[in-house]
Amino acid sequence: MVVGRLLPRLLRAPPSPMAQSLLEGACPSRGMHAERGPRRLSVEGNIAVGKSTFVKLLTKTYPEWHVATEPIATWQDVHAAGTQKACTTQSVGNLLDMMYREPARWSYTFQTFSFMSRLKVQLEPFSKETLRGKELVQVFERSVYSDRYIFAKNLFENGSLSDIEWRIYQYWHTFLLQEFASRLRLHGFIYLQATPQVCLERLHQRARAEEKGIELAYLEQLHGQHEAWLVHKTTKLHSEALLNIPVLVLDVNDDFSEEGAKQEELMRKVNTFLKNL
Ligand code: UDP
Ligand code: DCM
Ligand code: MG
Repeated sequence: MVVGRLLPRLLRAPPSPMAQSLLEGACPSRGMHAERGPRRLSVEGNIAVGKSTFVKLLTKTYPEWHVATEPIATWQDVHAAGTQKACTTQSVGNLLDMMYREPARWSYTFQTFSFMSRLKVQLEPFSKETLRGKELVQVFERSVYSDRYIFAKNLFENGSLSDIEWRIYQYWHTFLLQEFASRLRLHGFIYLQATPQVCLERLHQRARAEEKGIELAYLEQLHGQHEAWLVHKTTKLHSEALLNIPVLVLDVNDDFSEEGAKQEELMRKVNTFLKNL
């Protein structure tokens, strides 16, 4: 059965019996992983390549999947947590903005905070009810791995993280990943690939205020980090297991924000990828 031709029907809610049967058919088989449990995927890609747009499309196509978007609002509006008067927590600043304005001062702070907020999301347990359901798929917009092997690494290489900050970052990152290894495990990466020029156009179109100073050169650096990690596999990783996680590379240079053949092609590829996990 071809998902593509039936995609418009999949997008209706609640699903018709036919769409339901396709959804069941589209559930991932156990493939090489014989054990039960949720399949966990991370959607990776350059700034403004279209990750949020893509995870929205996944949610529409597979409403039963669990999708966790990037906690960017938390970074844009940091609150004084842990105070006794929880209801009156005060905003203490826009850390995303602070990092872009003064990278040498705020990059390390930003990277610790983005890691912690993502760790919290990735560690959230499923309810028993959810686990009792049929095959479960969980999708994250980026991961603790791209925090390190894309952003922190790049910030070190471009001089925004000092040698000591980068070493300390790697020290606690490796330690925490080892401590939480089983709970952080991912089964696949979906890498949305586009040229830095396309990303810059989309970044301008989205016009997030904090990012207005981002230049093509920065997107080119990040593009190089993605290619090295997920395509050429030349990035030095903290663990062998990470190297062996399957990667689906999706070319998203062509617009996929509207319903149509491109969306169908992408969903078909995701479906095939999952079947083989
Ligand atoms: N976008 C687009 N065409 C696409 C994908 C995305 O025009 O095929 C636009 C989208 O509407 C948004 C911008 O590009 O204005 C960035 O997309 P998104 O926020 O999804 O990117 P992310 O930063 O999450 O990767
Ligand atoms: N970001 C960062 N370091 C991280 C994760 C994200 O500097 N570890 C920044 C890049 C973007 C924004 O946060 O400016 C995330 O937006 P997007 O999802 O559009 O890539
Ligand atoms: Mg996004």
